[in-house]
Amino acid sequence: MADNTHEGARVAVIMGSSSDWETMKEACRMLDRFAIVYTKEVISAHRTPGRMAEFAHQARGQGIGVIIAGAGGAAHLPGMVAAQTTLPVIGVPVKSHALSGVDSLLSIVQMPAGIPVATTAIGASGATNAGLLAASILSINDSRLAQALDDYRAELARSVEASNAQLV
Ligand code: RP5
Repeated sequence: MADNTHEGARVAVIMGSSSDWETMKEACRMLDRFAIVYTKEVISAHRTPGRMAEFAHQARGQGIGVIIAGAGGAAHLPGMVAAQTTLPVIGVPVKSHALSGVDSLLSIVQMPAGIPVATTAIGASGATNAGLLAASILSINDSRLAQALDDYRAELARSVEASNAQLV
């Protein structure tokens, strides 16, 4: 899973366990679609806290602009990374076995004032939207990305219009 060496990476996708990859690959799929270079790595707030701190402190200096952090259960990774960097952090609640991801969602979303984490929906939709939100943030200073996001929205609208033909 460690793939943290990409030259020119603008987004870092991290997750608490390799078991989160099935969900988090949807964020990577979106980043690939928009040709955004990214790194991906398993970093656990609980099992590898030292690596988490090192990553958070180094990310901005390494050229990363947005961090996407997915975790499940007692999902401390997004918040603890956000506590150690001023880069935007997008938290993705991974669906857990015991509580269907409600635990993950509440762990990520209920941040104390002062340390923001942008929290998405639980699961694959949230991971997809995390990739899109990262693209939106980067599009502030990137006209190619802004155009690509416009094109994506137009494509979504066309797919909804096309779905009308199925209402027979
Ligand atoms: C969290 O614990 C991870 O983000 C994962 O969602 C959950 C379970 O991890 P594993 O026991 O599958 O490694 O830290």
